[in-house]
Amino acid sequence: MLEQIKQIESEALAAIAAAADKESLTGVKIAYLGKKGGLTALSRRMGQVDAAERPAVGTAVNAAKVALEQAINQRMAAFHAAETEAALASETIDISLPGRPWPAGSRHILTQVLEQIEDVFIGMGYTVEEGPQVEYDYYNFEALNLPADHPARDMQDSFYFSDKMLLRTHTSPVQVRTMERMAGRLPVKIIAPGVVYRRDDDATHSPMFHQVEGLVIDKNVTFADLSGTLLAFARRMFGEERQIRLRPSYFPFTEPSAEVDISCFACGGRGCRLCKGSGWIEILGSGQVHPRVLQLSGYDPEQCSGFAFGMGVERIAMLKYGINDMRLLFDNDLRFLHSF
Ligand code: 2U9
Repeated sequence: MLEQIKQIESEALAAIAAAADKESLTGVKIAYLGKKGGLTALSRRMGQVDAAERPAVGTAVNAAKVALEQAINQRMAAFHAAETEAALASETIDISLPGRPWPAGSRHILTQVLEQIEDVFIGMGYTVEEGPQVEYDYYNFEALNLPADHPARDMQDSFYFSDKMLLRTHTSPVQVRTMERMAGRLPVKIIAPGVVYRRDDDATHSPMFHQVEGLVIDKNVTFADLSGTLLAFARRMFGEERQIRLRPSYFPFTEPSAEVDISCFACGGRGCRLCKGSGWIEILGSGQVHPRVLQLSGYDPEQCSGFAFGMGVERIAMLKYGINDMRLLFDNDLRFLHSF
C-alpha cells in the first residue's frame, strides 16, 4: 500500500510539472485529488489495510495529499504570474497623452453680479436681509404708501393669488418687515437682494428679475449721505473715475426722489452709443424715505430720517458686461454662460 501511495504521488507530481496551462493543471488536480481521484480512491481502501499498518498508511496518504496540493498551488500561482506579465507586456500606456478635461462650471453671471453688489454694501457696514416671494398686499403696497389707484397694484401689472396675496413686485416688503422687527430701534442699515415679479416681457424686461434695495434709517440721515453712499457704490462697481448725477424723480415711498446716473464708463462722459450721446447712464432709483412710510412701520419721522435705493440686477449686469438682450440671462445657453 505504501508503495502504491509513493507511486501515485510521483506520478501526480510528474503530471503537475508537465501541465501546460491552468486548465490541464485543474484536470490533474481532479484526476488525483477529486472525489473519484487516484489518491482519494486509495484512502477509501483503508478498510482492507491491516489494523497495525493503518496509522502509517493514513499518515502517508495525508502527506501525499498535502504534497500534491502544495505543488498544484505553486504551479497555479506561476501560471497566474505569467498571465499578468504577458498582459502587462502587451499593454502600452501612453503617459504623455493629456488627461480628460473635467468640465468646470461657474456661477451664473447674475449671481456673480448680485454678489459683487452685496460685497460693496457689506463693505460699508450693511447687513443682508431676505423675505418671502409670495407677499401680502399690505407689505408690498400698503405699508409703502402706494395708493390704491397706483398702476403697479393693477391685475395687469402684478401676479395675484387672491385679493390679499401676490408675487412681490419689489424687495421693499423685506425692508418693511425688518422695520417692524426692529420696533423703532436705530440704526437700520440693510440691503434686500432677491427675485421679484412683474407682468413685463421684452428684450429689456423679464416677468421675473432681481433687485437689490437698500434702506438706512438713523438720526440725522441726509440726502448728502444718500449721495455719498451711491457715489461710493458707483465707483466700486463701475470704476473709480465714475461721477454720479441725481435727477429729480417720483416714487410713492420716497420724498424727495432721485434717479441716479453714472458718467458713461465706455466713453468717460463724452458721449457714445452706449450712453446714447448723453454721457450718462441710469443705474438706480433712490430717495429720502417718505415720513408716512417710516410712521407706518413704527419709526417717528420727527426723531429719525432715512434714505432708500433700488436697482435691477439684470440691468447692472447687462451694462457692466455689454449684454444686449435680457433673455440671454435666462436661456441657459452654455455658449453664453461659459463666456463669464
Ligand atoms: C422702504 C422705503 C423705501 C426703495 C426704492 C427705488 C427707489 C427704485 C427701481 C430701480 C429699478 C425698481 O428694479 S427697478 O425697476 N427702484 O427706483 N427703490 S427707492 O425704496 C424703499 C424701499 C423700502 C421701506
